[in-house]
Amino acid sequence: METFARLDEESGFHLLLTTSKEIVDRMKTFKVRDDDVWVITYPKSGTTWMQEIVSAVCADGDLETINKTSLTERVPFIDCVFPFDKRPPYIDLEEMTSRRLIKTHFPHQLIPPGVLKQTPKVIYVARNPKDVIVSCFYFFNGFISEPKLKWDEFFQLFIKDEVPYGSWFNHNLYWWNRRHEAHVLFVTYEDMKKDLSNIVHQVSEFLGHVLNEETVARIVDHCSFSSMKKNPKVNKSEDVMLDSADSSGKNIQFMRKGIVGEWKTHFTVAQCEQLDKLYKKRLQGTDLTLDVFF
Ligand code: PPS
Repeated sequence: METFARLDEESGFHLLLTTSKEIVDRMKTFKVRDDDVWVITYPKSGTTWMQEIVSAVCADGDLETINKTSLTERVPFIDCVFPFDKRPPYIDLEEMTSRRLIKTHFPHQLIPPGVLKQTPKVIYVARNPKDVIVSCFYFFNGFISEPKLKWDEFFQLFIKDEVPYGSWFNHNLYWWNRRHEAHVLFVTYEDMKKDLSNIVHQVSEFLGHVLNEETVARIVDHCSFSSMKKNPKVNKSEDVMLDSADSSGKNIQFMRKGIVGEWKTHFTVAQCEQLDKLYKKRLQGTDLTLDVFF
């Protein structure tokens, strides 16, 4: 059966097919700079959304300038080489002038070691794993042709950590445990939905860009789901070739639903119980609970 993931034998992680062994190896020596900003997430947790916020904040709200280049160029995704990339993004990043903004989904075990030290800024976005599974289901299915994975098949792969980047629990827990460190900002997708203005304020303070209320309001409007959905520089209509359909048979777009709680229309009662049980087991003894997302 066609797949969207490969097992990296050395690390034991499932990764995207576009993450070669060479990239994984290069991460071990990739030079991290003190003034880098790393947007780190488990897939489908609000990465693109945060990338655009960070980019707008670092440009002090100069939306006209950032709108001239694609988000992928402004905040390269270090993990992969896609067919539309002229060369590996890590090479672009090596040559980029500071301040670099970088996106990664790598779990801490595969991240360039310099990121785990105190110096660069890390913004971690977490999303309720149930909504993550739904979003991943549509997204990853878009990379394979018929027969597509059925919802239950995908759910089981997720539960077994056999999806790109492996365990949601381990990924999130690592940065959750470091969330009080001065160089780490930990936010949730759900808080972004609740009060985006507050998040833009937090990001601007964290990155040392003092913005007035009017600028924050413009960034909030620019980063709303409806604005981003129609913005070709961020909505990936030019990059991502998705070939998937939702329950009504419509093609899936990268900017798909952008809501909280969609899992309720996908999970069976048994799946919900299975995930809750697993959640309790994996996060036992930690203070990360599902309440974080509600
Ligand atoms: S990726 O491919 O892992 O980088 O995807 P990622 O950007 O992390 O997550 C994609 C989901 O985020 C939603 N999204 C947004 N929601 C609300 N507001 C804004 N502005 C926004 N931008 C992106 C996007 O729709 C995906 O979620 P789902 O649930 O699939 O709609």
